[in-house]
Amino acid sequence: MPYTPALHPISSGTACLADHERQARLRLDDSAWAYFSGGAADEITLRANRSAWDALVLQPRVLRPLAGGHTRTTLLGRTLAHPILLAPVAFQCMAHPDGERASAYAAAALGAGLVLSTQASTALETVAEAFLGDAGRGPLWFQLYLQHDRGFTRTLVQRAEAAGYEALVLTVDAPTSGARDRERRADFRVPAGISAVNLAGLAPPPSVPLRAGQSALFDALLHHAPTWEDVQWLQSITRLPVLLKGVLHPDDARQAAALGVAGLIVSNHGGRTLDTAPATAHALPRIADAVQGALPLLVDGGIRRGTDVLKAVALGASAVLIGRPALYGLAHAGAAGVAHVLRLLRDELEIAMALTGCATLTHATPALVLQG
Ligand code: FNR
Ligand code: LAC
Repeated sequence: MPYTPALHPISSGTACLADHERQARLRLDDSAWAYFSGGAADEITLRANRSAWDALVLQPRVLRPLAGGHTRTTLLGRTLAHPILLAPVAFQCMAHPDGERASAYAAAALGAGLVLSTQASTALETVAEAFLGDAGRGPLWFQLYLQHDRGFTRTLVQRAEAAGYEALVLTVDAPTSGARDRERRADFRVPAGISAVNLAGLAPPPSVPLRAGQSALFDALLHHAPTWEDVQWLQSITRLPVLLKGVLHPDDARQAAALGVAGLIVSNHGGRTLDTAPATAHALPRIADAVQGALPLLVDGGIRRGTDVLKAVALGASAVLIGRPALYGLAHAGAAGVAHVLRLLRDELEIAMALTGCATLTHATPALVLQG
């Protein structure tokens, strides 16, 4: 059945993404809030993601021709209306009953790309259906967590291909979760009725009896953690382009490029995995320098303003992803909230371009950004 989103009003006075965050806080319980908004350990990377974008100074140019300017960009052979995608975020039905379907509907309507999480709480086929019908839509990608059962993983990839997903995003920065203190303090559990439905039927990993002195992490869980060989395996079983998400080191970026990876998402998982990992605004220019345009770069983490998007493009990103802001829009007002978040960010990007003298994103080069 075609999806028609319930219409929820956006609270008056909502002018920017931070306003959506405040509205979301009023609607989410403490446990969901800890999961969605929290980061790992002392949340140093979570805060650094924001402060690093803030610390970059835009150096405007004046009196440049701006008529006919636009936010269009190209990515993996496609023209996008603007360079903003929704990042993969798990369990969106916890934020709003319409969950991932509402995000997909809003993203498609606003010309944004969508990356669906392996741990989505909605069937990947249902999300594709809500997204693919819109002619103005952006790209539809599937984020993959490699499962311990490689046969199950292969079937999941085949389902994504059959449903119309156009690329796979292999997340490589989370062989295990970070130390999620905030979640533990709030005793966070995924509520009954919400689950990673696309993983239904996956048998639990075979239990490895641990001997005295062995580690539950290194001697059990991490036996299934992906390696560079698995990247090649994934490339060999799919016709879709494979991107890696969670790369922060220039040498890893070079290695990925050498393997023919289709693109990289410079990310620290929104500060949720390794605390004290570099802010993405700092990692991005180093990676851009290392790969020299050999493959497209995307970036996420702390993007909250159109000026952040422009800075990311200036430092070498073809596009950006937003995680929590879309989730907050969803919690605030369902599909209308996500659409509003995307609209605000795109409008702010246009304003930032106009005020820096960039008629198009090709004018956004490293010279636009000063280290503050
Ligand atoms: C995530 N992220 C994530 N990444 C991924 O590859 N697979 C996933 O299932 C999830 N799930 C997830 C849940 C929640 C609640 C959050 C906040 C994040 C990370 C996400 O894709 C992205 O990298 C960050 O959210 C970007 O940072 P901002 O925009 O939230 O600051
Ligand atoms: C998270 C996992 C699902 O960040 O990636 O919560």
